[in-house]
Amino acid sequence: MRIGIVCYPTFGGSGVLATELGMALSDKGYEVHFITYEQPVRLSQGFHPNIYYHEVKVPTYPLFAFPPYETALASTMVSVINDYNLDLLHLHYAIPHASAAFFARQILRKAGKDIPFITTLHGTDITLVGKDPTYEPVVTFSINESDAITAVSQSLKEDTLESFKIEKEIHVIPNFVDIKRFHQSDKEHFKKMMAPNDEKILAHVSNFRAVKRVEDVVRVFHNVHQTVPSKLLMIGDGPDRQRAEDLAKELNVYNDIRFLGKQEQISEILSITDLFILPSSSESFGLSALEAMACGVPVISSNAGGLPEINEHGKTGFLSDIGDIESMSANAIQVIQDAEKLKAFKKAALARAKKFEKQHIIPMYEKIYANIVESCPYKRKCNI
Ligand code: GMT
Repeated sequence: MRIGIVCYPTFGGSGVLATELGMALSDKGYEVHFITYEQPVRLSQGFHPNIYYHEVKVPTYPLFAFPPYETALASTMVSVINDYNLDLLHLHYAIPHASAAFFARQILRKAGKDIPFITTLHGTDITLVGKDPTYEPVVTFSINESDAITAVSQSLKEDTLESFKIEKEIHVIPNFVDIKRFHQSDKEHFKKMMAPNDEKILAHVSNFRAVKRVEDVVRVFHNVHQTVPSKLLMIGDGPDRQRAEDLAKELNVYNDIRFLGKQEQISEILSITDLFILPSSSESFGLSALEAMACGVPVISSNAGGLPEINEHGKTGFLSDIGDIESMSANAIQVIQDAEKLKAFKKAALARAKKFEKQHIIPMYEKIYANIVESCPYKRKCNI
C-alpha cells in the first residue's frame, strides 16, 4: 500500500508521532510519502528505502501578506497522488491538512479519480486552535469529510464531540513508542557531567508553548531543590523559554538548570533522568511522558486531558491539578527521596509504557487503512 502522510515537520508531538508512524509502516513494507514543508525532524535519523519526502514549496508574491500554504499543499498532494499512485492520505493535525486533502480529493474526482483520507486529531487542533470561530466551520466540515477520524486519547475524542458537530465515529488510537529506540541505556559518563555530585536529575521536554506551563516546571524544581540535591534539564525551545530562564534566575536556581534547547537524542537524556515533569494546562495524550516512561522515568504531571490515561497516579508517577505547584513538588520529593520507592516507580513506568509499544498500536491504523481503501468507490470502480 502507498500512503501519503501529511504533518508538521517540527518537534511538536503530532509531527513526531506522524514520523514515527511513517517509519514503522515503512519497516512493515508500506511505501510512505511525507508531504510537508520541511524534512520531518525525526526522519533525519537514518535512511529508510521505502520513505519518500515531498517538499511543499510556497512561492511568495508581493501581494501575499500570507503566502497560501494550504493551496500549495493541496496542489502538491494532487501531484504526489498522481505521480506515485497513492492509495490513501493520512493527515496529522486537522488544520489545514484536512481541508487541503478535501480540496485535493475534489480535484481528483473531477478527473475521474479518488483518494480516501484519514484525519488524526492530535490536541491543540481541537482543544485550542480548531474551535476558534475563525477556523471552526472549516475544521468541522473537513473532519466530517474524512473517510476515517482518529483521536489520540479518549479525552480528546470527548473534547472533539463537545466542541464540534461530528457525524462519524471517532476511533481512539493512542500514541505509541518504539522501545527499541526509547529505553534506558548506560550513560554514566553523561550523568557525571550533568550531576557531578550524584544529584537527582529532573527533566522536561516540550516546545515551550503556553500550554506546557514551563514556569511551573521551574517552580516545582525550585521546591524540590530546597530538599533534595538535584539538577533540572530543560529540553526544547519555544516562546516561553525566556520567561522560564528569567524565573530560574529570580529564584536563584539558574545554575542548577541546563536549558539544552532542541535535541534529537532524547532517549540518551532520559536515560540519566530520575523524574519527568509535565505540568501542562492541556495535553491530549503526552507523548513526551510516554517516551520518558519507556526509559524507565516516572512522571509528575498535571491531570489535564489524556494524561490520566497513561500516567497511573501513585504507581507510574503522580497527577495533580493544573497549577498546583505544592502538590507536584511534594509528589516529586516523596518519589526521589526514597530509593526503594523510586525504583518501584521506575519499574512501573516502564511496564506501563510497554502497553503502548508500537507493535500493539500500528495494527489499529492498518485496520482502518484497509477498511477505507477497500470501500473507496474509485478503487471498486477501477478494481485497482
Ligand atoms: O503542543 C504540543 O505538544 C504539540 C502537539 C501537536 O499537535 O503537535 O502535540 C499534541 O500531539 C501529541 C501527539 O499526538 C500529543 O501527545 C500531545 O499531548 C498533544 N499536545 C497537546 O495536546 C498540547
